[in-house]
Parts: sequence; structure tokens; C-alpha cells
Amino acid sequence: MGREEGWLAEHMLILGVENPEGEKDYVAAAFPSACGKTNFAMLIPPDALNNWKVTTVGDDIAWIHKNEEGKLHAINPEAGYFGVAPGTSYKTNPNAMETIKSNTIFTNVAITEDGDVWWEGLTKEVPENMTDWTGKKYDPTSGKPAAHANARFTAPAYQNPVIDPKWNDKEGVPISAFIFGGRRSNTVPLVYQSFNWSFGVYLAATMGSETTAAAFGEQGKVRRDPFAMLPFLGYHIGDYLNHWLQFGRDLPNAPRIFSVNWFLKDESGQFEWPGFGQNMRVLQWIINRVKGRASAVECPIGWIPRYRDMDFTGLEDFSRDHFKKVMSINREAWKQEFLLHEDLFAKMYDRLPKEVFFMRELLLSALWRSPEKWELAPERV
Ligand code: TSX
Repeated sequence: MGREEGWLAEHMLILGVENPEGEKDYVAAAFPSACGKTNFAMLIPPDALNNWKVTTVGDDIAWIHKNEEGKLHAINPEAGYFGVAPGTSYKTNPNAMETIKSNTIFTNVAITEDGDVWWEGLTKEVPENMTDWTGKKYDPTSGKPAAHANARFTAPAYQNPVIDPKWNDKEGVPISAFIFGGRRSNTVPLVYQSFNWSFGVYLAATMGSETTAAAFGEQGKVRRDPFAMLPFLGYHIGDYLNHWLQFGRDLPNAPRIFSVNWFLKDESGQFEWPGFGQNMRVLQWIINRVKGRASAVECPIGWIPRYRDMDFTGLEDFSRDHFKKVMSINREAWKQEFLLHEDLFAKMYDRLPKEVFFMRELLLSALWRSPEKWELAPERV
């Protein structure tokens, strides 16, 4: 219907951001599974940025229409949340925990002795005498999880403490930016802004996530998931990408498109970025960019922030060197990355819009520009 009627039906969360001046913006974001999409949709800003407010419109689906002025408006067609339980806790997502306190259906979770629900990651200690998700007495020494990895909660949206006032507005909310993210331990920086709509479509089409669960085979392999839509595309992906390109052509002030990656790791396998509420700092730069208030430097893949372009107050142990690590763009790694895009394109060759091939060529050739221009950019104050 979206393709035929000229709108977008997307696998995206929608969140509201209010800055200290009281200005409200909304962003829509797509992440493959196991990237913390629901956590991001309910983000709690860190203390140092508590004059910024985040509200949830939706955590999974966005239907996006152009209005008369050519502005994009999005609605969340769902009435509640159907979230993955394992990993959800008062540490990772307090707002989700408040949401599922009552009126909630749980599936494939474990049951404690006193009839409460339990799943891996809910508490540090594993309760004794549980019934596992299959209905058998749980043996903690079995090496198996008590709850299924895809155990879920289903709860009404209105129970979310940070539900957006417009979450049920039939006009939807105006979208200022699109964010695409994946789980990548290397190569993809913490954040970058695409040059324009078309390059944004390219970054979304080629986004990938490293596999964490055995469900997708080999661990740590990049699995491409264009627009996080792989399981949901109702028609040929080449036609879908063409629909996105066409959709952007007559927008007078198209939303800006960003890539984020919360999952960079250092040589010893430690996460480089604290993530969770601290992602507010990335969201803050994105909103400020959209409003023309934050600076950036050009690099071969898009626009990136310098250290001084982001707000790290209250994150004292996050040094300039640390920033350099999460914002470095490595020429050899990106050369490999663009080569791998070729494998993806080969799978959809018959219907792939020709711009997509051309954009790859442009991006690849931009990598040979003088490194002073970008590899050192994060160092520049
Ligand atoms: O949801 C996550 N987000 C987004 C939050 C708004 N997760 C959980 C993903 C599992 C589905 C994350 N995990 C995020 C993140 O930003 N980042 C990470 C990786 C990470 C894990 C632990 C720590 C830091 C980063 N730190 C400590 O445990 C102290």
C-alpha cells in the first residue's frame, strides 16, 4: 500500500526530543534486532543533560506520509509494545520495567517459586527453584537459559512513563531526522551524517549488524539488513530502494539522515562507548545539526562531529583520545566495507536502482582523498 500510494511503512521507532529551549523535534530510527531499539525509544538522558527530554511515540513501526507542505509526518500504528524480555532490567531500561508492571502478557519466560516472571538479565542473581520456559524445573547448571532468548512482554503503550503526548495523534508527528544503526565492533563510527537523501538511502540499504545469536549462524559476522527491513519487505528490495529515492525527490526540506553505532570494541573486546542514556549526547548532536546549530567536518562517508561539536559534560572519563577512537574512519577498513557492499548488490542486481552503483563508486573514490582532511578531523579542536 505504501508503495502504491506514495508513503512509507517502516520498521522504525519514533521518539520525541525536547531541548532546554523547549523546542520539540521527532526522529525515526531503524535498527536490526539485538541493537536495543526499545531501550533507545525510552532513553533516559544522563544527569548532566537532564534539561533534555526524550519521549516515546513508538518502538517498532512507523507509517510516514507527506503532508500538504511536503513535511513528513509519522504515526505509530501500534497500541503497545511487544518487546524482547531477556536483557530488559531496571539498569538497561527503567521505563520499560515501569511499563510492564501490570496488564502485561509474558510469553516463553521463566516462572519463579512465588509465581513471578524471570528472564536472563533481569537480575544479577538467578533465583532458585524456577520453572523454565518449556515448563520444566530449571537446572541452573544446564548451561541453558531459563527464558527463551526471544521471550516477550506485551504491554499497553499508555503505561510508559515517558509516552509522548502526541503518541496517538492521527496527524502524526513531524520527522526531523532518520537514524540508522547496527551492531558493528569496528569500521562504522559512533555517528555520521550522510551528505544528502540519496547517500542516506545508500547507508541504510547497506547497513549491517554483527550476529550475536546462534540463530543467524556464525557469530561476529556482518549480516546485511537493509533498513532493518529484511524480514518485513513485502516486495523486491530493488523496488523498495527506488521507492525511497523517489520519495525524497520532491521533499523541499527532507529529514537529514544519520548512521549510529553504539557497539565499537577495542583490541581487548571492551565496548568503547558507554551507550544507553549516554546516547543522548549523540542524539543531541543530531538535533543540533538538524537545527543548523552544531558544526561538523566533511569526511569521505559524510559529516562527522569534532570533539568540541559534542557535549561531554558529566562524562569526565571520556577523553579526547577516546573520542578519536569512536570517531576514526579507517581507509582500509572502509575499502573492504565498500567491497562487501558489492556482494549485497549482486543479490538484487536485476532491480537495483542505478544510482546505488554510482554512489558506491563515488564513496570508494572519495576514500583516496588526502587523509589530513578527515582521518585527523576528530583531533582538530
Ligand atoms: O540497548 C542498548 N543500547 C541502546 C540504549 C539506549 N544496549 C543493549 C543491547 C542489547 C539488545 C547496549 N549495549 C548499548 C546501547 O547503547 N550499548 C551496549 C554495549 C555496552 C554494554 C555495557 C556497557 C557499555 C556498553 N557498560 C557497562 O556494562 C558498565
